Amino acid sequence: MKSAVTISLVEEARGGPFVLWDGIEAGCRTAAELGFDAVEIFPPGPEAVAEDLVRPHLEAHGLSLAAVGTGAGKVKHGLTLVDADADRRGRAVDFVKRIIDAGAAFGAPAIIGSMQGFNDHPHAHAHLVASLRECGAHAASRGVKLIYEPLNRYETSHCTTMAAGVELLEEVGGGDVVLLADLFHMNIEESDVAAAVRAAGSRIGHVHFVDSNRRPAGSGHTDFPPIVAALRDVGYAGYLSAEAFPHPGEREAAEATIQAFRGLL
Ligand code: LER
Ligand code: MN
Repeated sequence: MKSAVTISLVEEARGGPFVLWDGIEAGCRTAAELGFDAVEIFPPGPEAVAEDLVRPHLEAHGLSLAAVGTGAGKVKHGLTLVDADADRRGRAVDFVKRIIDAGAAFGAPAIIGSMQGFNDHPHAHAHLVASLRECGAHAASRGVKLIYEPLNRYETSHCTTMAAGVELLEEVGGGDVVLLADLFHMNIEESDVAAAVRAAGSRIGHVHFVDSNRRPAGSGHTDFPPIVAALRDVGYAGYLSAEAFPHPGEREAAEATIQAFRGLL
């Protein structure tokens, strides 16, 4: 498994669970100094992860791009993949596709988290399935997976568990979409996090590595060794990406994360 740390470029998301907030250049410098393998970027839009803005910093520091978030589509523009209005839904799908394209230039998948919205009208579920199918096929055409993230009950009413996520992916079909195991959401929703990892198995394509209180791994009461053992046993070889509050500060949170990573792996 490989280590990654999140960089948020979205001012409107201040106070959110991202570790580094000071731009791509400073974020890459900190990530490399601490020994991370990669960064995960939460951009305001596809333009912010254009190759010429990102590649020089990744290369200068020997980092990979682990994944790119799409949540700014909702945070900045109020869009979701299940909007009842076809025009707005189309804009959401287009936003995601353009982030898929930007990430794919680095071999990095895009993440559907808050862009899934809520299952709050009669066609929302069908729209989510159709949107994931369309965006998943688009990702496949660019040589990357699309990552779908079950969230806790306060952030979505679609899928809140890995088991529900597996069921959704079966309905979507095709194998282009994989699951994100966010250990914060799972701490709230799963009865046994390690067992949920084992059951989801090879469907897991990304991990948000964070403690029970959404602070860096090691700052809460999550029991990490059985979870890491489960990830190992299902053959997971992707990123443990720190998506956590920058507590007590950005660098300290990144440092705590890499120490926890090294202690566990
Ligand atoms: C939101 O709570 C989250 O976990 C993010 O990864 C989704 O965009
Ligand atoms: Mn997450």
